Amino acid sequence: MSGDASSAQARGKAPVRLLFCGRKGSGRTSLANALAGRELAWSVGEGKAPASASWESGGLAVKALEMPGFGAGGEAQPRRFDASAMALAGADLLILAAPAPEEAWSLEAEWLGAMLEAAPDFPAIVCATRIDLLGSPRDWRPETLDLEHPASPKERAVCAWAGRLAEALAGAVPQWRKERFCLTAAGGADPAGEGLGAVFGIDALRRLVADCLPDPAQKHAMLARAFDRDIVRPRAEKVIWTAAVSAAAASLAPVPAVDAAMVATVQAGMIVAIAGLYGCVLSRKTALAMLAPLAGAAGVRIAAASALKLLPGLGHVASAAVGAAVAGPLTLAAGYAFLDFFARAEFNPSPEELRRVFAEKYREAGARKDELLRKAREGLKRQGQSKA
Ligand SMILES: Nc1nc2c(ncn2[C@@H]2O[C@H](COP(=O)(O)OP(=O)(O)OP(=O)(O)O)[C@@H](O)[C@H]2O)c(=O)[nH]1
Ligand SMILES: [Mg+2]
Repeated sequence: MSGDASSAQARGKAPVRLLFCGRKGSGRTSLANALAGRELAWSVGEGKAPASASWESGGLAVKALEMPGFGAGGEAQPRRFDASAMALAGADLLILAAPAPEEAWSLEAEWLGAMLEAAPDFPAIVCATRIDLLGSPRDWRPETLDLEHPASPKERAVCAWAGRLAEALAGAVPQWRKERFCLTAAGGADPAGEGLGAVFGIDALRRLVADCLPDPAQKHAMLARAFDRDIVRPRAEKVIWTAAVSAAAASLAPVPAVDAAMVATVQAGMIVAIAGLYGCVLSRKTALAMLAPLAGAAGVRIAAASALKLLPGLGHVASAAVGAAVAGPLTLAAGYAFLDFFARAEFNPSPEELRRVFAEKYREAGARKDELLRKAREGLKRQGQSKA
């Protein structure tokens, strides 16, 4: 009964999102599985999206996100960093896995440095993984391992290696707080030959995660500082303008009724894209439903303009101008209204709030009407020329 209650509670809350990063094979999947206490069912990430898996722990919903591993190949590292930095917007905490017995940490340092340069206050834990491999791998008795008072050769090997790792990263990445460091083993083969080897450090990692999690307001302020102005907002504005110009262009098309549907499609795509920039995956169907509260005022005017196109002769000319003049600013206003909410990590605004902000934005967007029409006409002309 209490299990059901805690599950219900967990389902009702947004999950805590842990972003696991590290070089390929660094032990990220094993670490998340160990935190969950079982083999998780992972969904594959599409494109730049991370793979993910969810579980519940004591009534808390947790979601692990695993970024593609960096490492050998040297392929487009800066773009990878960029994609990872964007992924921070969809995460609450970053866990960088640094695997033993590696001794060269320039990749980890470069990567952690790039992330914390983008978001200096973002909580980042460095988790040294696979420590069972240090010293003699066969000599692995995690239950008696005492890293506070290293005495055995194994304990001394682990502490010496971990000390070098922490020094190297702290030296290279001043934004990283050195106490956010832990030592784990999570996926070694069982010396007895079956299943997973005995884990180490997972409870300590859990405590560290709990200590480092920022409260939502703090996280939001931090991300807003880190990303909104510099990275995400300009991209979102570009998405909005592209959509607004396409919507205006669709309304200039001579086919009645088709344009209103196209405008809705363009707007739904725009909302999906803006939400994605802020780390929220929305389906087009959800986006269309989110647009519904805005359909009243301005949408009616589009439909009326569409109907005018049925009139022969002058009808089309008049309605095209009206339709495009409305569709462009309408889309611009919808985009900026959703941007306001999404930038505050509010992905489910109430219809009343949405209408209020939208009305404000629509007044502002009216001033950009001519600019939108000009861009739409230029775009159509370019299309015509390239087809010709
Ligand atoms: N000995 C030992 N092996 C480990 C440990 N953690 C992971 N491994 C092994 O290291 C390999 C990679 O582990 P994963 O957890 O898949 O690492 P990953 O970073 O998710 O790897 P990719 O997603 O494939 O890049 C696997 O063979 C694991 O069994 C550990 O703590 N000790
Ligand atoms: Mg993996």
